[in-house]
Formats: sequence, C-alpha cells, structure tokens
Amino acid sequence: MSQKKQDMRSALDILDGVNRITRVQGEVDPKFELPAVLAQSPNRSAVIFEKVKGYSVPVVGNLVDRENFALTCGIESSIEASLQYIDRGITNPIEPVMINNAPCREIVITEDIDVMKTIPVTTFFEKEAGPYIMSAIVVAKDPETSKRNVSMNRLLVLGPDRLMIGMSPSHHLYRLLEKAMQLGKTLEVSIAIGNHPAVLVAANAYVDLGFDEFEIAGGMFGEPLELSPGIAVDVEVPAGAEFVIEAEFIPGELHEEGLVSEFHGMYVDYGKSPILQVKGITHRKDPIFQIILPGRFHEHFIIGAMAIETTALRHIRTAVPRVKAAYITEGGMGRSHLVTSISDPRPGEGQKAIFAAFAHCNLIKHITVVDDDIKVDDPIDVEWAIGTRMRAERDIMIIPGVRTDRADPLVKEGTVSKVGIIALREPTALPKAEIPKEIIEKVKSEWKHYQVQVGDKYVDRSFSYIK
Ligand SMILES: Cc1cc2nc3c(=O)[nH]c(=O)nc-3n(C[C@H](O)[C@H](O)[C@H](O)COP(=O)(O)O)c2cc1C
Ligand SMILES: [Mn+2]
Repeated sequence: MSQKKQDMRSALDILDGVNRITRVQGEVDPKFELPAVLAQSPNRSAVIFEKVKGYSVPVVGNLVDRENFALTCGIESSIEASLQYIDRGITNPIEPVMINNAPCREIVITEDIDVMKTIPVTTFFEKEAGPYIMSAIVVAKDPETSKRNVSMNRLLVLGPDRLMIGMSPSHHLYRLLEKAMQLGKTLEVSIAIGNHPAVLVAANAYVDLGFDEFEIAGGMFGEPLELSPGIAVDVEVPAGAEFVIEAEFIPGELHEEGLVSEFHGMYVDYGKSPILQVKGITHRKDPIFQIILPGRFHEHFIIGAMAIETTALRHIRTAVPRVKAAYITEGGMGRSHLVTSISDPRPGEGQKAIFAAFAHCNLIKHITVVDDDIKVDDPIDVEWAIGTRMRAERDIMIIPGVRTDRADPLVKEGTVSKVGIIALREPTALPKAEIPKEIIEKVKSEWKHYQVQVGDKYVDRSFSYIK
C-alpha cells in the first residue's frame, strides 16, 4: 500500500500520538463483558482491548467522536470545519483507484470459513439474538448500472458462513436487492471492517442512489480512496480494511431477527431480514477488529450525525441560501434533533429551513432555527435563543403525520408529528449588552495577566457568552 493515510491504523496512530487511546490489558469476554467495559469507559478516547477471550485478535471501540474525527482527518475540531470537510467530499467527489496486493488481502480464507473463529464478534445486549458486527461498511453494485453503493449495516452472525443483514427499505442497498431479484440475479456484497473515520461518515451520507460513497471519502481526503478488487466477488473494498467478508444474498431466504437495539436505546422488532452466504474472508496481518457499541451510545450517534447534518445543510441551502450551520444534537440521538442557523434571515425563511430539512431526511423530527450569533452545537446558547427570541404562540410549528424512520419509537403507520421551533431575533429585539470589543480582545490576548486566583486554583472565566 502506498503511504496514503486512509486506513484505520493511520487513524489509531494519530490518536496514539495525542494520548487518545486507552488500552485494556485484562482479558475480557466478547460476550457482554467487552461491551460493558466500553459502555463504562469514562472518556471518549478510543479503547483497545488487547486480550479478548478465545482470540488472538485485539478489538478497538470508541474510535469516532467529533474530536477524534477532526484529529484523524487533520481538520480543526469545530462544527463549521467538519461541515465544510464533509461537504467538500460531496461537492468535489474523487473517483477511487484500484490497487493490487492490498493489505486487506494479506491473509485469504476461502475454505472452512468460520466467521466466529476468525473474528471476535461481540454480543452486546441481553435480549438480542447473538453476536453482531456493527462497524462494517457494505459495498454493492447496482445490477442495472454497475454503480457502487456503500452503507453501514448490522450483521448478525447466524452460522460459520451465514450472516443476517439489517437493511431499511428506504435505503439504497434494499433497492439494489429488489432490482437484482426483479432481474433474477444474485446480489454480491463485500463487507469491510476496520475503516478510517472519514470512510465511515461517507458511508452514512444521504445522497442519491448512484452516487458512489467512496467518491465522497476521496473528496474528503482530497485524493482517491485506494480500493482492492474482490477475490470471490466482483465488488471492491478499501485497500487498508482490517477484515473483508465477501458474500452474496441467498435469494428468497429470510431470518426472523428478534429484538435488536436501536440508536434510541430501546429494542425494536423489525421482523424478517435477508441472509448472506459468505464466500471468502480476507484480512490484514495482525488484524484489529473494530466494534461500534450500538444503541444509545456516543459512537453510533456521531457517525450518523455528522453525515446527516452535512447533507441536511446542503438541502436547506437550496431553499435558504444564507443558512450558516447545522448540527444534530446528542440528546437527539445523533438522528432526530437538528439545530440550524441562518445569517440575516428574512421573514418566513425559518419556516422554509424547517420544511427543507424535514423533506430531506425522515429521521429528523425536531428542528430549532436560530440566528448566526448562536452556536448551533452549544445547547446552552440554543436554549438562550429559545428563551429570549421565540414567541410560543407564533413560533412553534407542529406538523402532524409526517413520514418518519421505522426506528422511531413513536412511529404509527410510518408517520409522527414533527416540531419546528423558530427562535429568531425580531427587528425590535432588545440590544445585546456588550463590553467594548477592543477591551475584550485586549483581555483575551493578555489573558495570563488577568487570571484570577481563588485558593490554590486558577479560575478560567470562560468568554463563551461574549461574542
Ligand atoms: C453504526 C451504524 C449502524 C447502522 N446500521 C444500519 C442497519 O443495520 N441498517 C440500515 O438500513 N442502516 C444502518 N445504518 C445507517 C445507514 O448506514 C445509513 O443510513 C446509510 O446512509 C445508508 O446508505 P444507502 O442509502 O446508500 O444504503 C447504520 C449506521 C451506523 C452509523
Ligand atoms: Mn447510497
């Protein structure tokens, strides 16, 4: 592989360099115990489990949070920078390049395939049916156009060479499978595990069918993503992936999944899902297995949130050109609550932003619109705007019966009521009380001089409320 920094290992190296990796040296059981340690981990650094019971493969979890994303993508850690970086990937996509003898093909297994023997797949929740691979990107090709599609899908291990794949009917992979069935073809997939955070976020972008998400990853990196051809199927994966599982859908066979945890932290029952027949497994030498703790946990939120807020912002921009930022909150599970800011909004533009965001993504069901002096990712700032600028009788929109995601805990026949809150400043608003700007700048630049000592501790008086 070339020296390109597009794989999970290069991301881990960066995090290691800034002490954002915790190493767990005690042995942990991949069934419940490992996820329990990850769930209890006090900070958001990545966690590497070095000794996993029954395996010689280490496991990494908690790879992606907003700070780690920024560090591993080489951008500033701010909502504006991440929006700009992901948006660049979508606006200026770069076609991937193919390389041979990629690291992900160092070890090839095509006989006596046994997923659980090779990969330390973890079992997360009490009432789930078994071990789930949650960090995988699933690559498939449109049986009509051959255009590539990349998404993240949960995979339940059913047997040595059989996986159940969870797929929402509103997502592209489902449409590709339907097309294949109509054409009487089998659909092949290549599943890559252990990827760079940028690749994971790209796989979650809400773009049109036919838009290859690997081109978005290339656009984000500013260079083509390196791909490796398949060994048993005609589908490519990132060359630096840790594990690759090549498979095809078994036509007509479905598996009753039982309960599965969703991003809101509750079990849902989606009924029957398709089954994959595994045809080969390849991996790097000394592979590392990546897990994402599913359900109401930070990493599951963040990967989706960063993708959805960027594509929502692009969509809102077509209706409201001066929209500035968009942010999917953590309380909103990285899915359902959006805050968006507009510079110098005209009457009715708050409403237009709300319509555009609801039209864009079924998952979004609660939107707050603020002015551009409000930091969209600061819940205190947003609440201040609601407290000082929103007139409830005029500014709260309740829109009944809007299409929602099937995971929504309140869903009824596919719909819920959605809420828009317009917390925009009126022209007659009271002026903000401010200390002269030049004095604030002087104090900030000479801050050491002004530090206040209380007892033996210095008090850092935050300037976050002074704009
Ligand atoms: C950790 C994680 C797990 C996910 N699991 C699933 C899943 O099991 N089924 C699904 O349909 N979408 C799942 N998603 C969301 C999709 O990957 C995402 O909506 C993607 O944009 C769909 O792409 P597509 O429309 O190209 O198929 C998951 C996302 C994350 C971050
Ligand atoms: Mn797609």
